[in-house]
Amino acid sequence: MISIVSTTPFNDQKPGTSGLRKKVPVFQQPGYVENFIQSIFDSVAGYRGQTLVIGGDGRYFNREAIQTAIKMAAANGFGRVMVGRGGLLSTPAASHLIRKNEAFGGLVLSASHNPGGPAEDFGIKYNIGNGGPAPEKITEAIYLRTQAIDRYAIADIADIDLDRLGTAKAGDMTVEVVDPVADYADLMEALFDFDAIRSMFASGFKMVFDAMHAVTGPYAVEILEKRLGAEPGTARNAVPLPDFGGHHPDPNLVHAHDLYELMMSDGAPDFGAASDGDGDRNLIIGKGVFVTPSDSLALLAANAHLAPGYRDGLKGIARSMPTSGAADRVAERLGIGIYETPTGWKFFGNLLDAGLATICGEESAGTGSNHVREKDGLWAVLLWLNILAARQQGVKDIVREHWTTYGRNYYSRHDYEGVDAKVADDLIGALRAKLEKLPGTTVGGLKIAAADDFSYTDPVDGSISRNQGVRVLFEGGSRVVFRLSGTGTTGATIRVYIERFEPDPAGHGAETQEALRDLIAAAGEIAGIAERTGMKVPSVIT
Ligand code: VG1
Ligand code: CO
Repeated sequence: MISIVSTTPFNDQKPGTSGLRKKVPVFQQPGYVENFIQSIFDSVAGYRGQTLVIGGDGRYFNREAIQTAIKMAAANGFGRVMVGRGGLLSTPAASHLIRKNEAFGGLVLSASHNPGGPAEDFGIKYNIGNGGPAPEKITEAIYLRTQAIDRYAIADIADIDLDRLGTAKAGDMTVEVVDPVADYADLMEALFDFDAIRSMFASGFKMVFDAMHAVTGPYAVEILEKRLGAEPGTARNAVPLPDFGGHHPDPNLVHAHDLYELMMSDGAPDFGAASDGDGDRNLIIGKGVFVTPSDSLALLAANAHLAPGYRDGLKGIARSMPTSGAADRVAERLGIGIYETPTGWKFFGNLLDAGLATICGEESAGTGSNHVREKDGLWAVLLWLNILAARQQGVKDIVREHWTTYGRNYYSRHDYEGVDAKVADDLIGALRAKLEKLPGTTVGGLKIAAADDFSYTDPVDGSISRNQGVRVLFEGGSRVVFRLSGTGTTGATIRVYIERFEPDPAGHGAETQEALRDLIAAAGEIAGIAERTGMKVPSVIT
């Protein structure tokens, strides 16, 4: 039995950087999930009889939303749903499952690094058949549809038992509850030299992986402990919890502070890593050294050929615009293409599909490759382990050598959170208005060479994305970038990205905030951050 239910639009269902993210009570409004999912189905065509992959990061409301999604997929004519046991699928594992099973697409239920719980965040993202986040033309169509929707279809059937592996029927549709880990772990085993990593662990190498009570726990236990022989307990906080234990599952120096402290202590293990709510981000810390995500991207690209899956080299590297230029120097040396995209993984899909880029990354702790169409936290950890095993050196030595070869890009992001939306919009608006006048002027002793609002033309399909972040470039190659977050659920977050390139190894030993001091001051002055927001210091520095 299928019900066609009348509904009226919600006016706030505009997908952001990575899907629709709202507080749980917003999603719990009658019809809210249904409207959004129906709008997705109404915006794509050709799924009749096809497969839909569904899974989430296990946060509060995950199971309820999945049951609704299954019933709606059945009513709308999908042939099969594949769902991870317990409703779990990390974002990269969902991407892999879509690709491997030639699914029509997938629903990834996650608000990623945002906190979870009854009063916290939830999210829904649609991925297309290549396994990647829907591109802008689809997310825009979905948003348009949410504004006009007047009915949705749902099957009147019992809930599916998500905890039992196997096949069930939901009306005419088949539902397969699958092991969320196995296929993904096999993929990792195909890409990396597990024998070499296993020998490294066997000879006493120690690491800690903090799953932050989020989705990567079961993946890390299976891959690191079971398949690679790391000692039991290597994966910490490894049981996914609906509220992530009350923490933000955001693998940065603020929210993974315990790991950072451990890695800076005398008794530090050789390697520390963490991932976020949905498993697509990574934090990499060596003994006594934090590796910035931008540096990590450059290092992984420079050393990827040491892993079997990348033995033949890279076709190109892509990075989001705010990500530091460290990867550009690697691409230059390798003689391969470098692509600069707007923020958000959806912009990498075309480059990967077209074979223009092999490795992609963002300054927000996301790195990945053409093995899936999402960023992939454990993939980055495993590539690091493969490189450590192959080079037989510590993280610190590898990072220092890299800087000596390529120069060091000092880099930091300052976030101003919980800013009134109008104040934030006005700040960016005022910046845009004065862009033309900035070049040639001097701020805090720094001369501005160029300023613009980043616009991207996709080299594959020619689509244009404008207003992707204000860039102020200084003479000598330093820069600051300003943009508003598109993943938050309360107020606005202003992100300020600060970068300075230092070619001289004698200058590589500075503390990052110190090395960026004049640029940080200039950024504050150019944007009038303190005057406009009343905030003298950022909420989070990464
Ligand atoms: C942030 C990051 C961006 C990332 C996005 C989704 O977006 O800056 O690089 O792709 O989160 O990551 P924004 O618009 O808030 O700056 V995840 O791991 O939250 O899906
Ligand atoms: Co994430």
